[in-house]
Amino acid sequence: MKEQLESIKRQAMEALEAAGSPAVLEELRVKLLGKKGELTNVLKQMGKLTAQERPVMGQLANSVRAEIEAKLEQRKVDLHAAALEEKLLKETVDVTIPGKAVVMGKQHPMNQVLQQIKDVFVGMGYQVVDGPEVELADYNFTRLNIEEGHPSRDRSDTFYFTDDDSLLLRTQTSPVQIRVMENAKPPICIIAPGRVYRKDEADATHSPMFHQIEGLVVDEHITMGDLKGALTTLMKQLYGPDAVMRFRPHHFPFTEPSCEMDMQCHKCKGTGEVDGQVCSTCHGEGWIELLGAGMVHPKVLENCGIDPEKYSGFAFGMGLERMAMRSTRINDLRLIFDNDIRFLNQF
Ligand code: 2NL
Repeated sequence: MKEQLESIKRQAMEALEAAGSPAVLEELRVKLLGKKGELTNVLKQMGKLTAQERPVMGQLANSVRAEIEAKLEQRKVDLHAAALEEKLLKETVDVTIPGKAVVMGKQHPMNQVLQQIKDVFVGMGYQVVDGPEVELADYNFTRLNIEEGHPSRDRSDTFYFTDDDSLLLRTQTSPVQIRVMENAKPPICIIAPGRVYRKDEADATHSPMFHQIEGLVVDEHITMGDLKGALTTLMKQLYGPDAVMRFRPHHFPFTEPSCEMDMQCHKCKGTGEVDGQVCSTCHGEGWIELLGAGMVHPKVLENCGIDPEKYSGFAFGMGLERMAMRSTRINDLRLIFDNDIRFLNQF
């Protein structure tokens, strides 16, 4: 029995020394010291010993158990320390490695000008409204005094959904304002930015989808002077206090009288020439066309349930792409829609 105990001890020490993980240690503990373990098996045979041998073997067995327990504990501490050492080594942080640069996004030039224009109008007390892109021809044309047979209603210019030409993709954002006039009482003071659609082949200056901002003010005693004041304020805020504007007579079915607004070319100061050459900014015109506007036609007010004897209003419309191209000096509309990040990051 003495040899048995010593052999258990020797093998236990070797096995514990070789154990490489806490799981193996636990396995060994059960195998050596557990209820069905090797040491317990030997102790079960104590009954066969003589009365003199029994205490001696008992003492030996206890010391073997104590030594195995001590070795187990020591290996546990060793393994834990080794694991910690390895973890620390693996998780070393090199604080001298340069960080990854954070790439900051920016607004698309179209959104930059939209935001600028909105800021000016919101500053003057206008509300920003929107509405459906799929519209009734009634809102898009008829109520705007654009009669049946008018060229802009042609199937070759407008995207229709139905054979009776009653449902379409809006060609301007005016229908948004028609809906407001129909549902609200003056004073009305709104801008309506959004996507509009026309059957155009895409080229440097045309796209079947583009963006517009229209504006509408309706109240008692609104005059052409209010129109000029509001639009001059907008342009001076966008292009600086020295910007020079002019208004020319024009025609739209939905306004009377109608006008177009130009800004004097900042490059040639209206002369059309730079160093004896035709000015490249205004192509020799001396003026840059900005937008169309006018006093809301009495028939349009009436079509929306507003009494033209009591109320008057002004309205205007401008193309956002044109505004963005002017302020970024982009010369091809398609560059605005391509969305090449390398291109857009310049603005
Ligand atoms: C342009 C300029 C314009 C309007 C749009 C408008 C809207 C209502 C009533 C009356 Cl609800 N007018 N909008 C007025 C004048 C010009 O757009 O160049 N359009 C092709």
